[in-house]
Amino acid sequence: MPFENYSIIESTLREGEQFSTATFNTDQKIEIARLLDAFGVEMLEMTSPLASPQSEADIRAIVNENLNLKVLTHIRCNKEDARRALDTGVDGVDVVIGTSPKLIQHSHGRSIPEIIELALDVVTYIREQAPDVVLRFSTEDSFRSREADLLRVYLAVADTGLVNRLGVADTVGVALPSQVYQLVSQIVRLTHLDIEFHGHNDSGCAIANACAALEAGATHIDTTVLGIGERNGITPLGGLVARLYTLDQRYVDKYDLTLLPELDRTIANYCNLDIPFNNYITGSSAFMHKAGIHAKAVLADPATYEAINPSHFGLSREISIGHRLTGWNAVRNRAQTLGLSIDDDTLRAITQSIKQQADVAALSMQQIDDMLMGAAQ
Ligand code: HCA
Ligand code: CU
Repeated sequence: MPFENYSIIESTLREGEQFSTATFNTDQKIEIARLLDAFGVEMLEMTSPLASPQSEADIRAIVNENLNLKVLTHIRCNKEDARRALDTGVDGVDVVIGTSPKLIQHSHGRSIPEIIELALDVVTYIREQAPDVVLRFSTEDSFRSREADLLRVYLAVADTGLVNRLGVADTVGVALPSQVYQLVSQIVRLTHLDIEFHGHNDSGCAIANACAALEAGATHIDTTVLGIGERNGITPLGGLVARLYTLDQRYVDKYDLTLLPELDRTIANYCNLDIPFNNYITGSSAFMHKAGIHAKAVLADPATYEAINPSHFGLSREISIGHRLTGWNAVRNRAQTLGLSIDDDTLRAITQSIKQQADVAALSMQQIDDMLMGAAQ
C-alpha cells in the first residue's frame, strides 16, 4: 500500500523560511526542530548554508542536537554549494535545478544537455566526497517543463546509481492531481528510486497533489507547518495528516498527533499570524458543531459528523448553542453538563426563547447558562 510506507520531509526551516513573515532565530529553529522531531517527522530540510552566515551556523546547531530525524540542506546544483553543504555535517543534501523553459531562460541559462552534464558532475562530486550522505536530485518547475526534457534529466541522473531520491516540484502550484499521479507513476516505473513530491498551493491542490503522488508510489512528501512558504506556501503538515488520517488512522499512527496544535501555534506565533479559522484540525471552527440537527447527532455519536476525532490531537469538540439554528438536545446537554435538572417542557421553552433572542443577536454561553440556572431554581 502506498500510504503505509512514506516519510515526511519537513521544510518549515527551508521553504517555510521563504514565507513573507518568517525569519527564525537560532533558538526558534532549535525549538521547531525539537518539536518536529518529537512529532516524529523523518526528515528536516534547512536553508542552504550559502544563504547567510547565520543560516550556515544554524544548520550546524541543528546537526549538533543529535535528533532522530535526518537533517538535510537544500542547495543549487553546483559543486561549491555541495562542498559547503557537506561541510556542515548534514545527513542529506537536496539538489535542485530548474528545467522549465522559463527557468532555463530567466534563472540559469543552461540548455537541457548542459543541465544533464552539470547534474552528473555535481552528484558524482557529492558521492565521492560523502558516500553515505542521502542524496536527492530534483527538477524545479517540473510541471511546466517539457516531459521529454524531464525524463531525459531524471534518467541520466538515475542511471548514475548515485542518488537516493528524485524530486518532483510543482513550483508554481498549477498541477492537477491527475497530472501528479501520471508523472510520478512514470518516474517510479522508469527508475525504481525513491520519489519526493513538493507542491505549492497557489490553486488549492497542494494536499490533493501530495496524496496523488503517494498513490502513484512517491515515498516522500514535503510539508511545512501551517503550509508556509513562498507566496501562499506548500502542502501543510496538518493538512497532509488530516488527509491521510481520514483514509486510515494507521497511516499517521507513527506521529505524535497531540503535538500538532503546539506546532501550529508556535509557527503562527513566530510568523505573527493567526491560525486560519478553517485550518485543518487546529482551526478554531474545526470541531465546532452548530445546527440543532448536527448537535443532536454529534451528542449521540460524534462520528456522525466528525471524520476526525479531536481527542486524537489533544483537542475537544464544541457545540455552539446560542444561535437561531439551535435545538433542544443541545440545550438539554448543556443543562446536564452544568449538573442541572430541568424538565423537558421547560428545556423546550428555553430553546424557543434562545431562538427568539438569537434572531436579534447571538447569545453567549454565559447568557445561556444564566437562563438554565434561573430555570433550575
Ligand atoms: C526553491 C524552489 C522549490 C524547490 C523544491 C525542491 C520549488 O528553491 O525555492 O527542491 O524540490 O518549489 O520548486 O521550493
Ligand atoms: Cu517550493
